[in-house]
Amino acid sequence: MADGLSRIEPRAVDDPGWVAAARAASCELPLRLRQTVRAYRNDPGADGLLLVGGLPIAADALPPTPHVPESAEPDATLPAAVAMLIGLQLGEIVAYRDEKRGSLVQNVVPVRALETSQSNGGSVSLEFHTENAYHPHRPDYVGLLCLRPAREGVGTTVASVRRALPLLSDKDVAVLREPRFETAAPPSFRNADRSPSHPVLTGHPDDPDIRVDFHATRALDDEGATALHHLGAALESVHGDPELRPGEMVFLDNRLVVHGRGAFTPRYDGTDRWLHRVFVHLDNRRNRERRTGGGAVLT
Ligand SMILES: O=C(O)CCC(=O)C(=O)O
Ligand SMILES: [Fe+2]
Repeated sequence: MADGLSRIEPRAVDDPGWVAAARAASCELPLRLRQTVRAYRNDPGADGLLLVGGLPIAADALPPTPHVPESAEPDATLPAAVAMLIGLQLGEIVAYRDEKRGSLVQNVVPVRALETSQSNGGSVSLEFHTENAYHPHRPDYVGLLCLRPAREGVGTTVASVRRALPLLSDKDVAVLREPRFETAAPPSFRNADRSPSHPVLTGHPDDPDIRVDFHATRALDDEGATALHHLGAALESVHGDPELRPGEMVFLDNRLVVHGRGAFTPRYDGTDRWLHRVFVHLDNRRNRERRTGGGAVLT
């Protein structure tokens, strides 16, 4: 299926006609995969993750890992088609105009100029964050497909608020539920500001959503700072690191799961770690005010 899709003209991931073909094709994914994706959408589980393995990425035919800034995959390659097919079965694939020029399939690769940055192009340890925590329309899910693993076996780290919540005091939870925090835009965004003040935890007290970036979110007062510190420790103590092998794709529920990455040492010689990333929204109407022309790219 992915091979057939990758041959559909104009073989361009960001072309609306090609995306429509990918959306239609995603309805013909194997039944067991569609059932699993559907069940995950209904309830993402305590860890908030869906791991799909054994995906065709033609590992032997992969070009060298790119290492340029703003790296994305514009061509309908086999791995790009795979990421789109599964992402489009989960929901709508979207991107952000100010990040990687709004490309739908993005490369998570180390970039020399970004080495020490808190961004997907960095190789220092990346702190736990909700993806695009500052943005009013954060992705509902983030999908990461592994094309080439890091030599050191370093990986994405994840921690779910469903696991961390029981470790927090009532006092901390109460503070985290108040709009006593603000979040700056990540460095991968070119023109963005900080958010209006917001709570870190929202929704049902027993099963809240989380919105935080431990690099970019700051508390507006001391109590908030203490609660944020305790939340960070709780998340740290429940974290996991799904070490992705080539052909494995993880989806994380961005309402429940924060993610980060361990430090690694890139060589910039074409053999470095390489993931494809897609962002998924569940509702194409809710974010319409931010999608110019009704396309897939949000301002
Ligand atoms: O490098 C990773 O595993 C994750 C980087 C990241 O936070 C992202 O791509 O959103
Ligand atoms: Fe991220």
